[in-house]
Amino acid sequence: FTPDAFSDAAAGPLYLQLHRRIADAIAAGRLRPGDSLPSERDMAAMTGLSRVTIRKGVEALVASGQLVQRRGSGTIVAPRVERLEQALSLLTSFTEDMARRGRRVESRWLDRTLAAPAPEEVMALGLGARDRVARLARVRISDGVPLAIERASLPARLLPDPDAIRHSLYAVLEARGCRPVRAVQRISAANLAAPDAALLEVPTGAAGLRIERVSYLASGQVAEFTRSLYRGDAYDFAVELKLAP
Ligand code: 16G
Repeated sequence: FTPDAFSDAAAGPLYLQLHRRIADAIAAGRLRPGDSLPSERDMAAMTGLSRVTIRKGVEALVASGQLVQRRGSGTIVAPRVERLEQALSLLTSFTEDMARRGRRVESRWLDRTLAAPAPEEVMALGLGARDRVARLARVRISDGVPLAIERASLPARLLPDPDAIRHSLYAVLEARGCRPVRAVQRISAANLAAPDAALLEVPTGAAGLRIERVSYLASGQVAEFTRSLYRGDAYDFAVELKLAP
């Protein structure tokens, strides 16, 4: 990032000049995926541009996906995202999938509570009038890259203490003797709205995959109703097909 003087004449609006310089630095490898940008204040001091101009230039690069803004840690060059191939025929958990690939897993928790169920939870989980629901909402992060937002609802009797879950839901269900053995999953296309896109560190409107999983215990009871949004730039879902009889 070179602190040369910006010209306000022929080269176009100042924020676009800044945009171009940062984009060029990324393209040339002077700024690499994961590198931090100086703070708005420092960039203003380095360039002589106003903070409003800096913000506009940075926002344009966030909108195009070249920069990512992280709460607490400022603006970084968007990390390179490796596409993952995920088999659709096996009932596995996120933690297991990532462990198999030798990847690190973290969660950013958005919700972990017991609540009165919403009508759609009553329907999906087959709950009675007095039943409560355990809700787990989290951003699933692997090797530092947010890959999915998952909102799971379970009958509270399967998970009376959702707050006790630190890492893997399926590991806790397994330990409690109620790991799901079968699931029905639906996948559809979605453009990610602003709050979800921000959580997944992609531009607003980026392509996502909406996945709904209803999983069942061996007894046939519903164990889990999970609504997820996966990043479209990170996943290839693969399934083996057999000849129709
Ligand atoms: C997977 C499942 C999700 C399940 C979660 C448990 C999809 C597409 N996938 O991500 O339903 O709740 O695994 O993961 O919904 P955990 O055991 O790592 O918490």
